[in-house]
Amino acid sequence: GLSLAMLGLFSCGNAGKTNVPKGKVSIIPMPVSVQEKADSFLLNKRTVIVASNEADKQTASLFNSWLKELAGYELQIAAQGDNNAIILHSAADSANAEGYTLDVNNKTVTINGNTSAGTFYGVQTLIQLLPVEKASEMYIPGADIKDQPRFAYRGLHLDVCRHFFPVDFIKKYIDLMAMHKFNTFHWHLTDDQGWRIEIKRYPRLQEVASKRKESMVGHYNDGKYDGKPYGGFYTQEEVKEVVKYAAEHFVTVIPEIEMPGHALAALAAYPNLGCTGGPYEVGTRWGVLDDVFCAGNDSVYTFLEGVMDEVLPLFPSKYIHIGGDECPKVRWQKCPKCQARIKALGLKDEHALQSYVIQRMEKYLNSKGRQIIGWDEILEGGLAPNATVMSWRGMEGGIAAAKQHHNVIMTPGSHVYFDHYQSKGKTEPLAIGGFTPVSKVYEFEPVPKELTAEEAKYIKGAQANLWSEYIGSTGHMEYMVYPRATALAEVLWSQPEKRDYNNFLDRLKLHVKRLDLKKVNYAKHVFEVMG
Ligand code: TNX
Repeated sequence: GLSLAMLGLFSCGNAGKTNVPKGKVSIIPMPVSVQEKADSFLLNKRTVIVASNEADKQTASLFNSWLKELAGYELQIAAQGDNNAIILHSAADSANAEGYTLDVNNKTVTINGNTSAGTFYGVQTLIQLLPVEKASEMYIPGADIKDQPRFAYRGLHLDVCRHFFPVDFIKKYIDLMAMHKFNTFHWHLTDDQGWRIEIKRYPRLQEVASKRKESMVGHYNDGKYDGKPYGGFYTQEEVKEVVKYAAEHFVTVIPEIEMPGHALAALAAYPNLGCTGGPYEVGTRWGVLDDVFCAGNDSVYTFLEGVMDEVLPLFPSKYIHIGGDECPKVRWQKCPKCQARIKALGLKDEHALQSYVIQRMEKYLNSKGRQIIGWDEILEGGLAPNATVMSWRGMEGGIAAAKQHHNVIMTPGSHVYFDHYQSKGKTEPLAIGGFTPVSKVYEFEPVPKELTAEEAKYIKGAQANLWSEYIGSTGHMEYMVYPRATALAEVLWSQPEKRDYNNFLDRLKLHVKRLDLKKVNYAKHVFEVMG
């Protein structure tokens, strides 16, 4: 029959265009419940967005930037309206802050967020109810949606040390994360091959540690170098810009400052921080390197605290990632200062010394009101009392931590290392190894069966890691991330009983057109192997 929306269409003088497609409800990640209705809302130039608080107005303007691409215009943001209106309303229900309801009928689109975060996610869902073809007006299919995330921590990581990625790309990365309802960006800022965050009191981190003389090309074992100097770092102003941008997209940025391993770039700048005193050079090969921060030297702690004193004001996140992975102990074994410290503290061995480093830094960060996250090696030699464990060598570290009642983020290499190959195609660009196709990501279950219901509560969520040894350009990075991150988004947000791979693939076919609108270089050929 003739709907009110169609009457609306006639009334705005566009009687010629009656065959605007109604559109189909195809949302990723799948909401908790979706009820389709017969009616639909016609969005046109005269539609207004009703928003009353600052966060919702900001969200409204993000909706407008999507619409600008799609329809060529933006909607007016108004204080009220109950006809031809998209109404945003945010409550203050912090118990389930990211939940929302979305109702589309002939007169209005209403999003009720439990908080502004929920409203933001409701708007992300609304964007997915819009058509993907450019049009000046469009029907939004009638629907009644209730939604909330399964996990509180939904993360993507990015290694900007092995290869550097510019601020514009980081913003696009965050944009795409938000579109998939990810809420945490783990920014891996320091490593052997480069220190990438400006620390004003240590200028040699910029002058020396941010640059390397050449990079490896080809495979890990080939030992071929390109002979070209390589470098880059983010100024503190740029970091602030990224953190602000992320906050507008309800993404928390967690910085990672690696210790005591993966520290060669810092040692090249300040050789007194290593056990041998150097000289050191910023790393040019990948892997696990022997020279690490000297755990017996007090100036190391002064340095790390000094770094944190500049890092903390830049990042309002509750969590700071302190690394803790892959720290060889060979230097400490031969270092008189490290051995003296082991003796003085009555420690068992070098693993206990590593644990001492982490616990000492935890105390410092706790005293500033922050919590630490570390890779699962921080379990060795005893977990720092309040630490969250990021389980990367499989799920075992996470299981052990949950059993000790510590929070856990699951990032197992088996399912969420997006530096791995994603298809067996012959044209696949060189990758570190592994095989993690979209289907495998989609099968990932972050909560191990081994845990009791009580222990399972410590699994706060999961994250995909993007180590960039073999990923040297922005286009290549997008290719590695999407559509695998799209699959992970559903794992993290949607209820497990809603998971259906074939149904996901159906929705993905439409979803990639949204990625096209965002000019994302996702891996297209994986469709051929996905079936
Ligand atoms: C291990 S995962 C690392 C990284 C490498 C990665 C390559 C982790 C905590 N450490 O330093 O980039 O393997 O996949």
